[in-house]
Amino acid sequence: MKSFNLCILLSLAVTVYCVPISQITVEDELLAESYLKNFFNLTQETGPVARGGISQVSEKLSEMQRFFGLQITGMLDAETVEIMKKPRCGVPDGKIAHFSTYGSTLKWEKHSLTYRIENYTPDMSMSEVDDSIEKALQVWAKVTPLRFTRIYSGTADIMISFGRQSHGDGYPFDGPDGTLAHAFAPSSGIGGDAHFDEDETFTFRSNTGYVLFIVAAHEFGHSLGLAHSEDPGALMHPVYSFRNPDTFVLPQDDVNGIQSLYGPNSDEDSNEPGPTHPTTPNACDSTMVLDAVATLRGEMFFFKDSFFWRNYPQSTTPQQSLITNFWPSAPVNIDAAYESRQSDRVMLFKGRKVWAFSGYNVVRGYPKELTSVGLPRSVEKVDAALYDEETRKTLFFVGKHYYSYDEAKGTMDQGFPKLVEQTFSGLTTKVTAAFQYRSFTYIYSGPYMFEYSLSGRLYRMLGNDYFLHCTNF
Ligand SMILES: [Ca+2]
Ligand SMILES: [Ca+2]
Ligand SMILES: [Ca+2]
Ligand SMILES: [Zn+2]
Ligand SMILES: [Zn+2]
Repeated sequence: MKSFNLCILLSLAVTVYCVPISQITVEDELLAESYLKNFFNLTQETGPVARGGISQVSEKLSEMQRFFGLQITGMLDAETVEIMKKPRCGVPDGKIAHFSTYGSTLKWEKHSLTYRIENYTPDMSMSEVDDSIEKALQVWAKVTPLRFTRIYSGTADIMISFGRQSHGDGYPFDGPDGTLAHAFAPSSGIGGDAHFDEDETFTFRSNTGYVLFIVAAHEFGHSLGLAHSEDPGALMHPVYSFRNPDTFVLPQDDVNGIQSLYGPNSDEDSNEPGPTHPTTPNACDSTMVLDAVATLRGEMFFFKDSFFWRNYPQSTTPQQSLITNFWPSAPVNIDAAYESRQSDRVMLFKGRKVWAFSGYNVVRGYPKELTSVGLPRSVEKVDAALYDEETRKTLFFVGKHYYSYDEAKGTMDQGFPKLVEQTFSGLTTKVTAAFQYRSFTYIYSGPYMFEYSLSGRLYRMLGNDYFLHCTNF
């Protein structure tokens, strides 16, 4: 019932995160067939693909599952269908690799390229389209010797247009959602050109609709010779993620990819340190310190930098995504998180502020000060937070101490703060994250995780990979 409610709630949002724990439908099978044909070069004519056997379908499903870091079953399951339903780029996914290219021959032999915007979408003002396209090209120019010049007539290297369904190149678009855009690898003629599906609603920076800057920056990666990356944090990952265009910095994986073709930007002042290109946290890194962990309607969420891993109840492979892809207005690099059962919200903490989210949306009036959850003004940040099911209290860990908050009453309990060690035996180092799951309390200190009974008895010390299964072999 819980997951059913979640689906109703989430289906109000435009994106497709909702996976009812249910059987695979005939529609899902048809979707899978066309997905594998479009993106994984499935050629075999098929009947229902769900229980593949040893067929090309099963092989292609395995290939797709490997690319997206899913459990490799070769069968169509709910998690696989969920990925297939996400909005994405129309270019096929190739090799399973971090950044990849079309090969050293499919690149521009000149560094000075022209582009032309052939037509406009009515979704945005013309100056917003111009600005989004210009900024999207600059993403690549900043880290390479490539330079882009706009022309207004004739044929440019990169011809940019909006079109719907059949638009003249033999690769028709598919109506709203699904495929958002596609682009062609470097060569003459149609090579380098980028097409955007006019059946989408493109936006300048809003999180409803698709941010044109982000979609265009991805497509121009193809225009310059990059293929898709399996890194879920890479711009060249095939699935669309909302990112704030004002704070976007090209991820390191994409920098490595484009520089493998064209080398670095020689104009860059080497004395001036450039922006740090974000890398995607790796579940196999045993030294990683998680920022926060929380449950949300039976799932586990593990936060690190701009990302979280989400562990579905029946899954063995947590899925990694950008925090902003789920909660567009959420902070990143958070301090703490917990699920408020009282209000059915997830609470995220950063510095002196707390954010409350209901479904995808920030609750009106948030972010608020830490004092709104009963903490004294002297507290500058919360290191970790958890909801204790037994006592129905929320525990806030601050330095060596913890507080107990009664959400129902809206007051901090008497006799707090207490020393952490006083309740959680053996915990003398700093608490970095905490949560409760299936009647155990898990408290992280750096890369280690301590497993306690609800009454605070220490059972085991575990590594941060206990729930976060490392899948790179
Ligand atoms: Ca061209
Ligand atoms: Ca579409
Ligand atoms: Ca923390
Ligand atoms: Zn793409
Ligand atoms: Zn096209």
